Amino acid sequence: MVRKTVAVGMVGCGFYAQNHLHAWADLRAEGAMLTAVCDRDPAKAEAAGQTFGVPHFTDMSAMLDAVKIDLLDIATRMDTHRELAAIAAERGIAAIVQKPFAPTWEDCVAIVEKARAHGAWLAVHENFRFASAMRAVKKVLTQGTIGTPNWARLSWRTGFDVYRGQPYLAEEEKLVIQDVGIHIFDLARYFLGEVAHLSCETQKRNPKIRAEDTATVMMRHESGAVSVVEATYAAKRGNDPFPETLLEIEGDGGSLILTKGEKMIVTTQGLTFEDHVGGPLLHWTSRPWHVSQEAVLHTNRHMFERFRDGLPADTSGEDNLRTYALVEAAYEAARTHAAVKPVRWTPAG
Ligand code: NAD
Ligand code: 89V
Repeated sequence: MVRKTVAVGMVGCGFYAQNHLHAWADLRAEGAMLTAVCDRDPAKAEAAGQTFGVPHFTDMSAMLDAVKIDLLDIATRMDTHRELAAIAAERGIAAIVQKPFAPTWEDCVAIVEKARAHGAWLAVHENFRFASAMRAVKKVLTQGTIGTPNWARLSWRTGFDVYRGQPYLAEEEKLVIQDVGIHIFDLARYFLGEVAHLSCETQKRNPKIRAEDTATVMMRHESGAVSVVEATYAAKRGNDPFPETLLEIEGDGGSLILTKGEKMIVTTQGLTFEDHVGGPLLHWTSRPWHVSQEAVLHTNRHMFERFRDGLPADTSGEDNLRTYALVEAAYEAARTHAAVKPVRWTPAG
């Protein structure tokens, strides 16, 4: 069936969903029609409905009974994802689920298998790889400009007060690996391929929070490449790069460095080129979150186009199980202080 437009329903109108809502509004001209919103908090539902000019609800099932929706964008917190994704699958409605996919591996697998059982399209909103700078890096790697990548450092280090916009992070049982490490693991797979095994050390350097706020991970990729993934919310740095991921990638033909301010420095055949590869500020984005916000626009566009064209998303539910398996492996490695092979999900039957 050739679709021209897609009716989008937004579930969860909290802190980060504001970026999703603005992105869908920007994509209307391309055929992504934000059609209804819902949040169990009536005030948030009403605010979003009025701001974006669509009907608002406090219950997803009530919204689906009242309005024809083709694609649900679920931006609630992970503890609600399994229940909401199951409702969507049982109704045969396509769904995008925000990261982290769910609290446990078992929940993630259950969401994927439910969607498969109902033939429902499913993807995870994993937006770091869709940021302009990361797509520019991928292009350089795909062109072979630095040869075959064989070593990398992917660094996400900040002292920015993430707890102001996301106070729940201070109480989470698992923190930096499950909340931001998951993004950096997805980037490491995107740039260097699947992971054979990893080791990990975690720390809690901020006494005011419940779980680990610092993780240092070393990974061996199936390609033979080695990468170091670092993530912390407890850095005390000037010139803080929040929310940017800084990269150093070396290949057998050169190197690529992505510094603060999204400056890419590529060295190949003895020559070095510098280029700013970040995206523009948009009418609804603001520093320092603009890097993350702009990535939402590109992620939503990717989801809309792939669903419209009957194709899986790059970060489909099944693909994200590969990223989530690295989260599980990292916690296991931190617990055992030994290298761990990530589990692999294979479809039943
Ligand atoms: P939040 O608590 O501010 O918003 C969640 C909203 O969902 C709340 O308004 C709540 O009332 C609503 N809600 C909860 N259960 C519901 C239900 N059953 N039906 C309808 N509404 C329901 O949380 P947040 O900070 O916006 O985070 C939401 C998700 O986005 C989290 O999974 C978080 O990890 C993720 N996130 C991703 C990024 C990124 O992609 N870079 C950045 C920040 C947060
Ligand atoms: O981007 C995110 O997923 C957020 C952040 C890392 C900023 O805290 O949760």
